[in-house]
Amino acid sequence: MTIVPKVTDVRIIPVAGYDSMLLTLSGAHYPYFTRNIVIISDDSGNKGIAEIHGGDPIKEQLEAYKPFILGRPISEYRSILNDIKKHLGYLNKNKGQGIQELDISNLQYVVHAEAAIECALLDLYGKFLNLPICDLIGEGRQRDKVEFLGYLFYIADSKKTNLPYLTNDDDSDEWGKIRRKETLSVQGIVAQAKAAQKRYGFKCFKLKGGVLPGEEEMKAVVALHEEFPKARINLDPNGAWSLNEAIQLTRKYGEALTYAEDPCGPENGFSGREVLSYYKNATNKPVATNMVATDWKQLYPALNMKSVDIVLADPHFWGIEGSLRVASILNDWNLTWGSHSNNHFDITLALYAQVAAAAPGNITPIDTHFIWQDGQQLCDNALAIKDGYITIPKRPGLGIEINEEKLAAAHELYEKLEFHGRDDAKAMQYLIDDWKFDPKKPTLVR
Ligand code: GKR
Ligand code: MG
Repeated sequence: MTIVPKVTDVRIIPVAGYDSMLLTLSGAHYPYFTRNIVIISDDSGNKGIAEIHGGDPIKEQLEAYKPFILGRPISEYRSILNDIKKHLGYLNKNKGQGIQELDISNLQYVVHAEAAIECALLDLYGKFLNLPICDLIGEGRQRDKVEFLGYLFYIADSKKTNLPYLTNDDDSDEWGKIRRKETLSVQGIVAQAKAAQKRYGFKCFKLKGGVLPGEEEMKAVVALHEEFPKARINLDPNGAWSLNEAIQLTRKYGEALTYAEDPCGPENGFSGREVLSYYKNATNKPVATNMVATDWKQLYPALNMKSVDIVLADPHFWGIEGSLRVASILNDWNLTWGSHSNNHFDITLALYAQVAAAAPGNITPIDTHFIWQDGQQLCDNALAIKDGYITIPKRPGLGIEINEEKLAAAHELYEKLEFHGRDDAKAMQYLIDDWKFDPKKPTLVR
């Protein structure tokens, strides 16, 4: 008789990595980003790993889960998750606003920390059964390779700060160099896309907007479309535009735009879901979101009002099985599934690939910030994006193994930081005195 391994140890290791001075509606990314890594060991000697958003509240939540996991057979992973939910509930204490206005301090309420426990246990269970995670979850494997999009950002001049941003960390190719340099022009964005395409082979692109006046950002979309006429191109101003502006810009430049991601958000007493449905009526443009449908309660009105066509159901917001339940519903209703991302290491990249490989239907290429972090891998056998795709490895579980030395170095970096959360206003204030987040004003429009 085969004996199912039992959990012997649960470790929560906060880590940090380096980032570029990427601009969004929330401000500027700091030179560091933080994440929490979970490592669950079992008595067969396997380690199950997971990565989730950083910050002390999420770390504390993960620590509180330990008694529900220790000593349990790994095959009980569903009961373990149920027990955690029953006894501790979600970290989610938000009042329903979520990230409808990309107030980045609300991100901690949208992230469900127990998704990391689900991932680490599935990694162990996959190793026990000798199966990749995508064969175990949802409706099972739907594809052997997963398409990712090239996630482009405007970048501020980090030399205008005295913060320790990386500058010459990678001169192996154009992408390595360009990803650390100021980029605020249309030509700069096209050059960024070309460099990313050369290294990773992307066939689709997303430009993070909410930085310059909408007209400028749409000109960048038009230029991207001219350079890559076959690519699906998407712009995401995180709801910064008014409904009227979003409609005008789409009517003027919309041909270049395959779909719009959160082009407008809450205004004049209307919720983001209501405003997006007006936008769709006026433009007929497909809409993607990671802001107005981040949980089941929000999904119902969003689909009911036909506010969105593409739901970027990040497994860290919905849980792994939750995200795949969303994928099944969207597929049944001829809508589209995708995943949102924040800065992350290679463990999240592997998770996105496994979940997307199991998502039924015609899914949209997956978001990833990893190209901005590439070179800082924490694992051996890390998965790589080639020709725009990640091929699911034959190895079981996530298909990667933690490298303890690299993990220790990322933890050491974290320990040196005074601040563990995310505050994009801080770096921004080096560029504009007293800069404050305003959900309706692009970052550099002050
Ligand atoms: O990395 O700052 C960022 C992004 O703007 C992120 O916070 C968003 O949540 O990528 C996300 C998005 O698609 O809205
Ligand atoms: Mg978005």
